[in-house]
Amino acid sequence: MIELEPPRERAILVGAPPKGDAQAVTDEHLEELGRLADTAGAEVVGTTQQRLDRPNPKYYVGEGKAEELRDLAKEQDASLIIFDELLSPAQGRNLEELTGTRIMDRAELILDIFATRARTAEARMQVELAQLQYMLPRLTRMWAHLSRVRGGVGMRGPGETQLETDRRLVGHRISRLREDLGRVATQRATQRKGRVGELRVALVGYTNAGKSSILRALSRTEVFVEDRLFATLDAATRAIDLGEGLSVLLTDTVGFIRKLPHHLVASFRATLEETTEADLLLHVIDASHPSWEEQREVVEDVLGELGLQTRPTVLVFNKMDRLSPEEQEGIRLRVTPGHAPDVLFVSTMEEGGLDPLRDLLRDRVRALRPEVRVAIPATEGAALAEIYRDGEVLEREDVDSVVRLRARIPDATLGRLRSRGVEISAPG
Ligand SMILES: Nc1nc2c(ncn2[C@@H]2O[C@H](COP(=O)(O)OP(=O)(O)OP(=O)(O)O)[C@@H](O)[C@H]2O)c(=O)[nH]1
Ligand SMILES: [Mg+2]
Repeated sequence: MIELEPPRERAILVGAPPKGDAQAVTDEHLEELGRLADTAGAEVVGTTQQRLDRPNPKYYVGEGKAEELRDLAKEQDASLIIFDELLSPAQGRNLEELTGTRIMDRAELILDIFATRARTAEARMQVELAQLQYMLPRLTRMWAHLSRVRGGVGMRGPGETQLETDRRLVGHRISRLREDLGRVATQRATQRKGRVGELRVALVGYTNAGKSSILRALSRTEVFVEDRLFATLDAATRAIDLGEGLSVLLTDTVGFIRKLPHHLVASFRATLEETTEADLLLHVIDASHPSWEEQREVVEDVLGELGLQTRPTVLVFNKMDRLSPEEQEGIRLRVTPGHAPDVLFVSTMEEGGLDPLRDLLRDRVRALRPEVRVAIPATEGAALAEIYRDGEVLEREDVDSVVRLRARIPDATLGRLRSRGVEISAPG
């Protein structure tokens, strides 16, 4: 039997960048919008740009450009026009009226992708919340769109009352989702144990930088990786064995992107909680991407929104295999000064390409749980138990009812042991 693919929406992309932006940059932004449209299941049938320093309040672009868009949509039989810029509710409504075509902006497109790809119940709730918040000020337009779809010529839009009812319903649903999400987050916080002194590390970065590939390579487990934007929507945590009895908990998170809708960042705060509780962030950067510098700034901005700007962070330049030796040298020279030792150059595609990252993680774990020698009277059962629970015993010798240990013990535990009068000395 022949499986018929559902017809793809035919979309026109519109960019309205500031006059000062370089052409290469604005082209790259539209290309990224095209990848987003593709992920959402639309086919790009036309692209257009207008440079603007100040958006036009009515149509965002100028009136002439808006009319041009209407004609282009007709000519290309497009069912969708997607703006790279965030449109106000009024601009979206005016553009739909003028062009007779459904208008979306980047934020709505991203929300749409998240809605179709979210898998866990929590991710679905978070996306729904963000979508409703986006929709609320735009209900009139959405209604106008619906009544047009229903097709009655001259059919009146919904009366004020209907609109008011809908606003109220959406408002109720939003509060309900907020409550439910709060509950899920609390549950997760209590489930999340993690041992004292275990280093918690989170991968953050621009979408498609290679975060999941790094988690997959380090954990040697199956992790979903795809050459698509937003391959990962749910946080996943794995224990990583670094050898020599050292390990970390590594969390993979949803990627960030330029102009990530504000609501979405807010609703994903709970999922990103694993990140907000991490001791160390690995900011993964696609070194082979022409706009990696801009992507890095975008990620730093989102981290700022999440209140993470001062969290210890290591810059991990990934995909180094895609650069020529000269380009590799160039990037090292440019980035290392000022960032050493918190910058690494890696590849998930090359044998040993992640060794620098493993080494760094091992060093950080060691620093968190320094190796010490301890002598405890065998009668101090509680102190011994504490060491076995929080630390890692490397050697043990029982002589004359004194237990001598060589162990790696977290600082916090060491403090408690000292105050109980346990004798602690440096190894050697
Ligand atoms: N050449 C090369 N490709 C890589 C490397 N690491 C990852 N990739 C590719 O980059 C693409 C994206 O990788 P992912 O690991 O899914 O990226 P991600 O950061 O998790 O992306 P999102 O989940 O969408 O945020 C995939 O096609 C990977 O195979 C690398 O070191 N070198
Ligand atoms: Mg991923």
